[in-house]
Amino acid sequence: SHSADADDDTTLMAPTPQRRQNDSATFASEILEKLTYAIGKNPAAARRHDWLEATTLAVRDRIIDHWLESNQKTTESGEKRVCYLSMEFLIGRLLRDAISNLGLTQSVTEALAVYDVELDMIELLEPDAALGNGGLGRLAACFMESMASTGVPAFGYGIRYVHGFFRQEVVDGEQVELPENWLMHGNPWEFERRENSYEIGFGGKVAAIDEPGKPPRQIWRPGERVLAVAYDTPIVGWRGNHVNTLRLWSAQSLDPILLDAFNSGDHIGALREANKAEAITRVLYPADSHQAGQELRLRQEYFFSSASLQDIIRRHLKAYGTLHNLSDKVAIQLNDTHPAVSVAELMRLLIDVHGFAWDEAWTITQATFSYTNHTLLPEALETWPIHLFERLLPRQMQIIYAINAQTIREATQKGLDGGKITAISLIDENNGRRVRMGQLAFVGSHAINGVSALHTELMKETVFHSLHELYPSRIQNKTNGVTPRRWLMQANPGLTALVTDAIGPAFLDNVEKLADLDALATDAAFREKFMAVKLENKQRLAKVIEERLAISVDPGAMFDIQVKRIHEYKRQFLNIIEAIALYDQIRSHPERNWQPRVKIFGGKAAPSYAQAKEIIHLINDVARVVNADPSVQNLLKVVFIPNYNVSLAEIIMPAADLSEQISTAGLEASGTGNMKFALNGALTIGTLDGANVEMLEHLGEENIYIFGLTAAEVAARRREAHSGRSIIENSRLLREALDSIVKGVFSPDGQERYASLVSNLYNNDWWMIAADFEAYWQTQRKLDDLWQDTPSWGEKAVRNTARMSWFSSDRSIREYAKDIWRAGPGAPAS
Ligand code: CBF
Repeated sequence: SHSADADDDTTLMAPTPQRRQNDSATFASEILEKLTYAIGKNPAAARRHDWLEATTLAVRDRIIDHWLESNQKTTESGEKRVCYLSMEFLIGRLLRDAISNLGLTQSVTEALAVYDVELDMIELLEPDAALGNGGLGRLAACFMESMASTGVPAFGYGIRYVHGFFRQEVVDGEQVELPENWLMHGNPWEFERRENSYEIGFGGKVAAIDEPGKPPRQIWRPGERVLAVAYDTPIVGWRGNHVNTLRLWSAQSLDPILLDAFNSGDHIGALREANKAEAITRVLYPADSHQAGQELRLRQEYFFSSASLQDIIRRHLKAYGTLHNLSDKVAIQLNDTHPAVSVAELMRLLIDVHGFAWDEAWTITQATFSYTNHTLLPEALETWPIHLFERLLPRQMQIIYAINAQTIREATQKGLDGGKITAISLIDENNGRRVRMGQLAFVGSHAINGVSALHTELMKETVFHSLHELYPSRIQNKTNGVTPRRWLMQANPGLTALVTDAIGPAFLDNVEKLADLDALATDAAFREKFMAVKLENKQRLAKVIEERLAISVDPGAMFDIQVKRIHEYKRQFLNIIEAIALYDQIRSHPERNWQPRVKIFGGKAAPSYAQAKEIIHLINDVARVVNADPSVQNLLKVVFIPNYNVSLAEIIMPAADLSEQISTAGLEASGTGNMKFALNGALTIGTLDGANVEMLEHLGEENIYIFGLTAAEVAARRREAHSGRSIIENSRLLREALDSIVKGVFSPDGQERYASLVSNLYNNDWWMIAADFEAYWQTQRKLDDLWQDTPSWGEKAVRNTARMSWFSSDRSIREYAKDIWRAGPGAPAS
């Protein structure tokens, strides 16, 4: 029989929870009770935040009922659990997600109406939990929701950052970063679990211990220790059938204050240790697809990896009394290389703490871990200077050397030569000796996956070429997905109602049923309703733009949107150059049949990424000039919406006519914004990159607008030392657009501002902006033509929604569960 630990014990000791009534009258009285007894106010004194908190607490009670049941069931059945280790979880708001997944929208709305409070209004007060940068963090959030919805028992493990992703303001056209403070009003979703705290060591020494009759062992005596304290948030799946736990770690000092120092008058020094410890979980590094590099980052990575592994081991030992069967009961997914140090840490815990011999420890480690790679960008592949690693984690460094020796031995035995051995090695000898975290994650895992078909193939050919040769069956593909609950049902209630009306509610439980919509794409009446919903969503976005930026945009114009992190490879620069060329053309040829467009941008640049910040500046400079020019008034507007985040995305995705997915081919691992847009009926203009390739297969080539160089062509041009000069000289459109930038048409106050951005295109064109410009321009003009043909546009829009169901994260999760984790419903009993 299985026993359970503290977090599960509560469930075993509790009687089976009673099912609460979900009618609006019950809710109304429960909300009042929370307001009175948890918050200490009566309705007359309650502010909007108090109503939000009271409602959250009432909804949370229902989740807890399901949560206890889910934990009890998993513990009793001994089912395998997935532990998803991720440095980032970009969850956004949770109230609407919870209410909608529990089917409580109507009851809660009516209950609040009793007190004259609108659910829609208080929902907006909930801060976004922005514990992530972009695609990788949002994927982790979609996966948590999908694991709960598909009944895969799971823990998400990450960091409880006090300050999440920074708040972006635009001042005089430039990005300004401000601290984000999501915990300001407390966090009613989380439960502090002091009983689940672990000591995490750093630094110090490794001692060899030789006890008579026992093999010699190494023991790590850290020089510094901090405490990792667990905070749990329940993640509820569709219809509340299963609830999983997101366990985030917070760092605390073992000695909250150095009393001796305090008593001798050193009041600041007395808190130094506490501040140093707490700094570990204070701020999210705002680097996306870019090495963060500093010591604090490595501390964060080790801190949450070690805490999570200690937690997993404690739970397992309590249930089974042995770690020999760990991999039968636990699958640990490494979300990118950020938790890759876990490979060395689990080896340390098994060998040094639990007395395992190396070989068995290695077998368990490999069978337990799997690793997802999210990028091929060299600047994002994590490596750490050996001296730093050795100083902070001396025992783990020894273990990494031993893993490396073993891997190289194996490679040599299999006949791999010098160059390949260098590529496989966990130690990079060329750049001042560094530990390569990608190699460590790879060799320590039984499965390695890329996040789209193209990305996975490129992984085999490039970064992991030699490791793939050594272990040819380890790499597999798992194309990303997005949760249709948040990205269709909650974000687009109008479309959800229309689809339910048209094909029935079955798609709510089985998103593949959306395919039934395909037959309605040629039904004029349905198409009109579909486009009427789109118009309402555009009106909603237009209102946000008016309120935030005082720019009025016409909801009847084509909404052409690019929202994502600002990065050179994502090519917002190409998009804004096209806008400039269009602006020139509209003014030079007013007689032509131009179609009205609103070009909308949003996204944050890493604070230290100068070029990305210049691109934001340029977009805002262009917007100022274009929007003030009466000669293009109704035909072109350019908008940069500041502080793009999950909540804004929920308004933006349903409002797009055209989705820009225009990365340099071979560089966007997958993309997930591309999926959210298309699911909501936007057409895509995109390159053959990431998951666009599979979208093309599922949508059919007539329903997606693909242009530009392929990944192979980009690689070939880079080998030939391509530059943009001759292309620019031969393209009047492009040349004139670039000239206008350089001459300061958009930056009269700073003529030199964009000189280097533009000269890079002439001299190098690394991101193939000049190379792809003409094809991009022509494809945009085809889309102008299509826009005039309303029935054809509408037909394609409907087909996009109908054919995107494969890109549900439920499908991704089922594939992971079956091929990698061997967990979840239908998994073989272990
Ligand atoms: O796989 C999820 C996403 O991850 C990234 O954001 C990343 O951080 N490496 C990639 O850039 C995206 O292509 C990918 O969709």
